[in-house]
Amino acid sequence: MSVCATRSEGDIAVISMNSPPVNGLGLPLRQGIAEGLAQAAKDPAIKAIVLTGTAKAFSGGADIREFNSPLMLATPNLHDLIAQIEALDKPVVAAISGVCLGGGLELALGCHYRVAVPDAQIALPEVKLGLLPGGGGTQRLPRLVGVQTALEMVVSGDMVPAAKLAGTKLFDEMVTAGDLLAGALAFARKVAGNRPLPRVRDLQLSQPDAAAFFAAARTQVAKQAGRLPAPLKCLECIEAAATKPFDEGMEVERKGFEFLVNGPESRALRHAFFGERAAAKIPDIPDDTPLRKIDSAAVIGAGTMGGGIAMNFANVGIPVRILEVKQDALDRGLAVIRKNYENQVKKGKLTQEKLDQRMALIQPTLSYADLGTADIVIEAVFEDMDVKKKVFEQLDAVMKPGAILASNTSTLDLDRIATFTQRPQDVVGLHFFSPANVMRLLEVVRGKQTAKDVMATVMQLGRKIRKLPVVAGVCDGFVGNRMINKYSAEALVLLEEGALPQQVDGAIEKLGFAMGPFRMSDLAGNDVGWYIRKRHYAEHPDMRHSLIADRICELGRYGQKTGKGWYAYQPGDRNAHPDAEVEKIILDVSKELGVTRRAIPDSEIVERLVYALVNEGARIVEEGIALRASDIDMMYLNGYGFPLHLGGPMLYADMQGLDKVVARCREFAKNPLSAPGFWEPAKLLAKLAGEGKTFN
Ligand code: T1G
Repeated sequence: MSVCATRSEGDIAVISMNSPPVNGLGLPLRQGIAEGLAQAAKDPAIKAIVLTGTAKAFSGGADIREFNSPLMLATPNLHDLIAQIEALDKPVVAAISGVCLGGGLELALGCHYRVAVPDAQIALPEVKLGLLPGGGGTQRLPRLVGVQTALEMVVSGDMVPAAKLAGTKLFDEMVTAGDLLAGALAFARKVAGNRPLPRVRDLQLSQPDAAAFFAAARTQVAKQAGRLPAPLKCLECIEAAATKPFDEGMEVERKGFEFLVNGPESRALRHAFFGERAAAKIPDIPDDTPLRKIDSAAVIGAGTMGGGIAMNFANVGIPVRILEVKQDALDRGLAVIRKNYENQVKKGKLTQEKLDQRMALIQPTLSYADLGTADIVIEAVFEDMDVKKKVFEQLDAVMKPGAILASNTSTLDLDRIATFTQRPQDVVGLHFFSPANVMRLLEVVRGKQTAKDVMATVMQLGRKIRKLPVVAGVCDGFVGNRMINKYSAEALVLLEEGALPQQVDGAIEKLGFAMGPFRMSDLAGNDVGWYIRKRHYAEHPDMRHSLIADRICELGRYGQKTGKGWYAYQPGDRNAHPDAEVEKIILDVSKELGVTRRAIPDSEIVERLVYALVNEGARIVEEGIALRASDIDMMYLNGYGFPLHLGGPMLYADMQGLDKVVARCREFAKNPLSAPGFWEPAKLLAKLAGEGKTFN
């Protein structure tokens, strides 16, 4: 089927784009449009041209898959199409419905006229891919909607309903009722004789007091942009539109685009874009697997996790029962949930009415009998197998047939948990990340017997409650925590060798991590890690103990919640203050281990922490615990504060070069303090490095 068809409706040519899934402007579609325009141009019977897409998409923009390949600029490229339209002596009317994004909007801006339906979604979202609109959008959009609106749209990349822009020159007419094509044809007949044909590039644009306006805007944008260069480059282009002739502004845009599209940040953001979509695909579960109905939910445990999980359901209108064993725990849990919503109301992010609606959807109970009708239940009780056993035996007794029984466990064996029920096929892991109502990552743990429709259902449910669901297999720590355990273990070795917590945290935070391992541990609670270490010591008697970490915990230094951990904290102040008592413990342990402490460069700290993640991640992919390397990156970007501009640990390793990563692992393996095999390069890593390949 052709991706672009041209036909005549009387004396109007209609060029219809139809290149699933979103009319991405890949080369075949561009060729079809160019041919359609040429055909209409030379046909004397044709007086005007309508360019249209589908109800879902006028066009989702350039085909991102073509980037950094010859196809991206192969002629006719987007600039060629716009130049062809602007050179025509017949009006071209863009008829816009569905999404009209990026290069798709730029194509429409190159047309002489634009008509749209009110609920069409308009955006230049390139900044979200680490880019800027490279098809003239930064120069044409301000000429139609004004500098302020264009700046907001281009720097945020957010969608705006066409109705909101109806009053601007962007749309010559809104087709409010019924058939967009009929409206566009009528409009085309109306303007067919207009001359000279209006070209957006010819519109004059000025911004009063431009210097001061853009100086203020630049400060604002720089603050939000962090490590990402695209927002400021976008601003630079809008400023050029307001202060320079059109063609000079186009040159600023071209240079900015070229800089960004070849930069590491854009590669990372495009990796995140495709990685998020790839994560939704489970090779052995067809996309059209029938889903179980999820109209109501239940949560066991109203603690921090349980309360946050319950909020996710209420936030999307799903009634959710929340169970505790004691009334005061239940009351406390509900009070925390209400407080969270009240804080959002105070910040203007939620209305009082919505707060009341959501609280009404969260129904507290002390009785398991009240849960039986729920379509899914998620337990978020203490991370202890005996406790889980009791809970799942009770759930097995009360939940209706077909209900999904999920555990929020972060490390325990889900297959063992499934044996506490008569329905292992209905058991799945839904590992939320604290705070559960905020963190986007949802680690979906697939048990040996988890049914395919249960997996398909919870993956869809994850997206519905605005999470990013990523599949993990069953092993100790699944994917994310199994890797973070290696990262934390290496951080502790660095202390024994010569570093202090503030140096380790500082080094990795300079790379862009939200928090280094020690500040993170103080926040999460050092006793959590201690509990897991003690389980590991019991399971692996010959395992080397982390003496420093154990001593910190033996002193009750659990972190922020006890006012002391790896750092000291003042009441009401969450800032981490280095503590001489911790430094003494570290120096004492180094002495006991007979280690001559040495100064460790920040660059080595970063390599050892990140490559510890990468090496374990490679093992996880090798074992099939993760379906693909990009899934690991999506987990780390959305659940562990890995810097977005680096795209995740596996992409970071790709960008360093896997051969370099292997060489450094082999170097670190010589460290007598490292656990045996810790730095042995994973087979997959060594194989890819040897073949000159990458994870992604
Ligand atoms: N290029 C290639 N593939 C795309 C695509 C695109 N622009 N947009 C979507 N897809 C694929 C996506 O990977 C998925 O594939 C399928 O379509 C459905 O997407 C020169 C340089 C359009 C709002 O940034 O925001 O123009 O996984 O699952 O939820 O200035 O996709 O099924 O194989 O997201 O209905 C600018 C990005 C490009 C838009 C639809 N455009 N896309 O959402 O479906 S740069 C964008 C979206 C540019 C110019 C510059 C969304 C959507 P698969 P989906 P959806």
